[in-house]
Amino acid sequence: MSTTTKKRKPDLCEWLCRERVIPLGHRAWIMGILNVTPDSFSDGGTWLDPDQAVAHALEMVAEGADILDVGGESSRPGADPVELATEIERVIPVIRTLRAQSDVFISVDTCKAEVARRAIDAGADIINDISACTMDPAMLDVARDTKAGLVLMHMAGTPRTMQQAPSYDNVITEVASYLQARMDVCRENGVDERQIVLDPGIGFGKTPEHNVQLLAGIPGLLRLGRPLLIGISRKSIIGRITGRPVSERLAGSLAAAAAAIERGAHILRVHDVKETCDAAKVVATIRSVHTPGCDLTARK
Ligand code: 8Y4
Repeated sequence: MSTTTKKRKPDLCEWLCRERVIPLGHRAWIMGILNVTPDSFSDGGTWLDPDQAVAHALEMVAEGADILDVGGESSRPGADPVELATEIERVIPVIRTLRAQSDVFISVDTCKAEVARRAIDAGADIINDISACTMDPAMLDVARDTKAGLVLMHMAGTPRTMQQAPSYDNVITEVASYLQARMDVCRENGVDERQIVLDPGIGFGKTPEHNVQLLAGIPGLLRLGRPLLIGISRKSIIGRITGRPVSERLAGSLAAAAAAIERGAHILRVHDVKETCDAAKVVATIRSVHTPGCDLTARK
């Protein structure tokens, strides 16, 4: 009878993003947040000037970002939807300029198929649709036709209504069922399963307890068979736990990132790229080590 501690099998998974295939699971990938909105309430800064937005993007690339998530519509609870033309005006010039200067993976944070199609034309690789293709079903056609990566996120309701009265019998199984159903719709519409990444949508129609359960429940969500993206950076759950305002949530966000990676999350969507990359490297190093003969429960 062996007392060898089993090495945890990394949850290896390939992600198809247009012509590139990302081998996920060796280390966590870092997605830097680039808000191109006048109300980037969590950044302290706004990047409405395209040149400033691109400068901030390149800084995040230098800090180790694998992906940049460019968004022109605020997903803030209670926020109003943004006009199509406004969203296009905000994100497309930034994506085009960024693509000319870097081969970093670019994702477009949008629920509108037209924005996604134009973003991909301008050089984006990934669609980050927090509505999981429910707000604009034509998103499925864009994903199928372009073979872009597609992040499907769980949200209860819409950004306007989602925090009204979040209620679940079992938040983990209900989020998993929803994501499975959206994956099924994708498959029925010709989207390649290898394009899909799943996201439980921390803070989107959930109480603090639900958010903690979802983070603790990452291993259960991994049973859906696709990579997981977690967005928790500076969110109100971190404020709830630490009592800190949004400007003082770095340490809490790093602890949450480390815990999510340890539980098997593949991609983290963050504001603080440099710090999260360091945290991810430390967790990956510890995760990679065998500890044979160190099963203390089996000692004589
Ligand atoms: C402080 C900081 C307070 C941030 C609130 C927030 C996710 C996402 C957002 C996510 C994916 C946000 C666009 C909300 N969150 N996309 N987008 N996953 N895939 N709020 O968790 O960052 S915006």
